[in-house]
Amino acid sequence: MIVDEIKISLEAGKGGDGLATFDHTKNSQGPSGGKGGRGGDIYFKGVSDLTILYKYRKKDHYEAENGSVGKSNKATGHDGQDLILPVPIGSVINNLDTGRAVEIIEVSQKILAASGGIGGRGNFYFRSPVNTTPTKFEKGKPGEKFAFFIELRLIADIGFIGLPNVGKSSLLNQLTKAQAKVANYHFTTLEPNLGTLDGIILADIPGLIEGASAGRGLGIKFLKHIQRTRFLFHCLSLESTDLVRDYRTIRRELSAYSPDLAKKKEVLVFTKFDLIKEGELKAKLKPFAKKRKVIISIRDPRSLEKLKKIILKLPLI
Ligand SMILES: Nc1nc2c(ncn2[C@@H]2O[C@H](COP(=O)(O)OP(=O)(O)OP(=O)(O)O)[C@@H](O)[C@H]2O)c(=O)[nH]1
Ligand SMILES: [Mg+2]
Repeated sequence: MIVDEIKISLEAGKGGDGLATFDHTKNSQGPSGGKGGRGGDIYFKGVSDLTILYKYRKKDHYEAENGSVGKSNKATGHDGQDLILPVPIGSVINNLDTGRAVEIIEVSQKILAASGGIGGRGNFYFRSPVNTTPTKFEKGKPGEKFAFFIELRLIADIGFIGLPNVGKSSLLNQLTKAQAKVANYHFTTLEPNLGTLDGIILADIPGLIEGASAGRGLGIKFLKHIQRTRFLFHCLSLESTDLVRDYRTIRRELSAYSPDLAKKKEVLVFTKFDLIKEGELKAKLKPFAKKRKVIISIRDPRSLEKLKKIILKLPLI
């Protein structure tokens, strides 16, 4: 299930209190309480898993770890651990308290959501010629607290669709930093994956099959999300012995699901050309003479460069 809006509240870690203590050893006498550790920060981090917001549906408050209290011997307490919250790329993060909004556009992009509080000073820091035995120490500062509204702006600019096993995930991995699972069987991909190419969001959609529009296979829930992409890159494996049938199967499902979906601009991506003999290509492509298309193999970097160029030239705005 894809959740595309959430509201959560965050509280960064509180700084640890300073310590008030005295050394009574032969070598060291006097105040020796150290500073408290820093409270943990909270970050949002971009990931390629489009469904990750689902994780937040049950819990809507998150806290980072507090810093620990200062130690004797002037030692500083441990810093609280940072908390990193994954969100899908394409998420717009709205801070409801400050009114600021930031978009996460890259996998691994990290933004600071709430800063941890600094630790308080221990009594060692309050010693002076007039007070050699201070008992004073500071409390740690509280961490920042904010409420956030996070929404997925649009699922993707481009959706890679097609029958199972045609190489959609492989393609996403080649074009972007995504690390979608790839394997030589049907329905390797169970949930859409996202990646970005120069800020353009690409989505690898699980394989569609005949009957998808009526709920067969992983079907219908992904057709809904394809509806939110601007271009369809329809992937067809050149290994197939009946490309026209493959093509029509997917087109039928798109039309059956929604006429709008069927009207979307489409680019045909013929995959795995390394697996066929050179002479076969012409005959295989003949029925698609009038269609906008590109022929690729993940084993041929030049073909991938060509595909990248096509993507970067699409009128996406
Ligand atoms: N020889 C060759 N194999 C490829 C190419 N592209 C993908 N493959 C292989 O085809 C198989 C399927 O690739 P995936 O990327 O998992 O296919 P998919 O379309 O995402 O499959 P589903 O997630 O099941 O719909 C894997 O074994 C890939 O290594 C290619 O250009 N050439
Ligand atoms: Mg896949």
